[in-house]
Amino acid sequence: MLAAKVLLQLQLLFSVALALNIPRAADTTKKPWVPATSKKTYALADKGRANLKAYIKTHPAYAKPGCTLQNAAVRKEWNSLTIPERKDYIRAMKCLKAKPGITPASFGYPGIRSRHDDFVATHMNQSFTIHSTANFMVWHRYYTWALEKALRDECGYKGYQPYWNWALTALDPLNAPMFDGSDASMGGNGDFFNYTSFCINDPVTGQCQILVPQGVGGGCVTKGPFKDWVPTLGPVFPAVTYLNQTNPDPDHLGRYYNPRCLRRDISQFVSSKWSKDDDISFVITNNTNIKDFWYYLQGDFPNGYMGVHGAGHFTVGGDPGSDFFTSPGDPGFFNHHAMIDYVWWTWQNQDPATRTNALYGPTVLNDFTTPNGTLDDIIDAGPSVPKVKNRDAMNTLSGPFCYTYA
Ligand SMILES: *[C@@H]1O[C@H](CO)[C@@H](O)[C@H](O)[C@H]1NC(C)=O
Ligand SMILES: *[C@@H]1O[C@H](CO)[C@@H](O)[C@H](O)[C@H]1NC(C)=O
Ligand SMILES: *[C@@H]1O[C@H](CO)[C@@H](O)[C@H](O)[C@H]1NC(C)=O
Ligand SMILES: *[C@@H]1O[C@H](CO)[C@@H](O)[C@H](O)[C@H]1NC(C)=O
Ligand SMILES: *[C@@H]1O[C@H](CO)[C@@H](O)[C@H](O)[C@H]1NC(C)=O
Ligand SMILES: [Cu+2]
Repeated sequence: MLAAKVLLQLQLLFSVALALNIPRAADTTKKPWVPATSKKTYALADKGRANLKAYIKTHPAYAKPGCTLQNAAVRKEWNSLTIPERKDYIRAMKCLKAKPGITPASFGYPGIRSRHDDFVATHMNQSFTIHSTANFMVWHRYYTWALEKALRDECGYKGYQPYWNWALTALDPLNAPMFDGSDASMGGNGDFFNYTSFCINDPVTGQCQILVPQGVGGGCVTKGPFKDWVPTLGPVFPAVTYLNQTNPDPDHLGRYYNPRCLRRDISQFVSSKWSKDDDISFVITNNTNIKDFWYYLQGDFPNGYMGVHGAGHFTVGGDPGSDFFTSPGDPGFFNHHAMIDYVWWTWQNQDPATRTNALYGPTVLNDFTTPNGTLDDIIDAGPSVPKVKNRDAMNTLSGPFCYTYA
């Protein structure tokens, strides 16, 4: 009782001290961004890399012929790219958005206006069979790789898909180089638009599971390289229903042309609560079987646990970023999913022999009455992408791939 009272008084004193501390330098000058720690997550990745090296020594067939740890492509963290490398990635992303789409009209998505939209429509169409399903990690791995390949082959991008290490941005996402709205960022926050809060709803029951308070954004992104980015597909299932945005598609599948601004509300509330170094390393170390890993990586909304996957999406928020169907319409989507892939890769590498081909889950979103996913299930990642089986895409040094992470 007494301890609690003392603590409360200390907290009051502390907030008074903060209040007296104005005007602060931050009011007029931008504070330099300080990345939060990623020590545990990086240590696990290092350990995984060492395991992988040792495993390949005794099992050389693990990597496909011609692919070695020495010549594999290396995906880097956003902050580890040079400024020209970041700008080349941004340029290539805009190039994909400027090129016409190739999805056949018969697919039924008349709102497609670009090569980038081909990817958005593919994700929209399969939303119920690629989330909370056995293929969640492997489908998004192959899909992200296909986008990376399109950036390189069709838009002359020289690098590889950069990942967004959420740990680094967890405490101060707004000032992070990735979202600070500078020329070499993935675009800034949205302008302020007060919607009070939003609920993350269960896609099946529609019930509110996690309440996320209003941040300092919510409106259109008006700063940075993506200020003129125009999402055209959707919305279908945005967390931010305050927008009153509806797609003219009578089937409510968001398939028709609906040009609008890119909206974001970058949420420090979400990032600091669910995507810190401890949250990420916990997912990797505390879940030694695929069932638990699968479950904790994606999150368990009914129990109020967002998980790092949801956290990345809801740190960006807005429209289409927070939309279960159309989230790839936000250009930051692939940086986020490269990080999901990095976490899975790190988890696999803790024990390559047993974890590389481990699969758990049903074939339809959280519906355990549907058949379990298998290594023979087909991955369809879009119109320009060869179909492969799950088993072909489990190992980043085999099948269509030859890459690792730095
Ligand atoms: C996916 O596309 C197919 C073929 O165009 C269509 O029949 C189906 O309704 C679409 N599903 C969703 C959820 O958009
Ligand atoms: C947003 O609006 C709500 C409800 O009117 C209000 O309580 C809240 O203080 C506002 N938030 C901001 C950041 O202005
Ligand atoms: C959405 O509709 C509500 C109720 O009609 C209105 O109060 C709100 O301002 C609208 N929001 C936008 C972004 O237009
Ligand atoms: C970590 O895993 C152990 C063993 O499976 C479990 O008992 C424990 O509850 C987990 N910790 C958390 C915080 O979920
Ligand atoms: C899926 O696999 C689990 C074991 O992981 C099993 O308990 C369950 O019955 C299987 N579901 C179906 C529909 O076959
Ligand atoms: Cu997805």
